[in-house]
Amino acid sequence: MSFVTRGFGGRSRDRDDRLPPGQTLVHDFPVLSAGPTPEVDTEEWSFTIVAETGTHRWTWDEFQALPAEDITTDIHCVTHWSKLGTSWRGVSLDTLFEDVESQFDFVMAHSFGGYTTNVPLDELLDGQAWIATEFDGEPLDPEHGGPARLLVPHLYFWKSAKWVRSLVMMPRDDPGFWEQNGYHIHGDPWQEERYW
Ligand SMILES: Nc1nc2c(c(=O)[nH]1)N[C@H]1C(S)=C(S)[C@@H](COP(=O)(O)O)O[C@H]1N2
Ligand SMILES: [Mo]
Repeated sequence: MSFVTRGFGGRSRDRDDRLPPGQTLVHDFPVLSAGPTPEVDTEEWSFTIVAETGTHRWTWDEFQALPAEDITTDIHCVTHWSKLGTSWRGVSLDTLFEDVESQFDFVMAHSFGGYTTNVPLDELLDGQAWIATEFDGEPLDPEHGGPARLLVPHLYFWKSAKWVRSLVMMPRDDPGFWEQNGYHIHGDPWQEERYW
């Protein structure tokens, strides 16, 4: 293959390979919220993991002291937009789950404002999910979930709960807000698990 063909064709093929079926690229950052943006003051903020063996809680200051990571990833909304190469900073759920003991395999994310979404625990671990507090090098905009949101980029973006306040271990895969309203229980964009 010639140099020129690789230079152009290679780049766009690369991009197409990263676009799940039925998705369209956007360059802005759409805001999708089921209700009003809750006002969440970091003074009152805390993040909690609830398991059957006990509760782990971090205040904002405690959370800021945890090791954070820079994440560059593609995101895919079920309403057909995708954004490639987005940059975030956040704390890995591997770090947050280090001392959590649970026999349960599923997690319900709860947000300030009442939103919920369910995710299997094994899809939150091994470098697959974060609690993000920055986007593009700036504190996360309230419209996009600031001060902190769940980031699970390998699933449709409705699983990335904005204004997240707790993760609660569950013995069964109970449906969250959108999952009770027709969205797929799992939400893999590569399998087009949109609705059910
Ligand atoms: N708390 C909360 N989190 C939420 C939502 C919401 O309505 N409330 N919408 C979800 C949906 S459907 C999408 S596509 C993304 C949108 O995130 P954005 O507004 O930052 O683009 O957030 C997800 N997380
Ligand atoms: Mo969405």
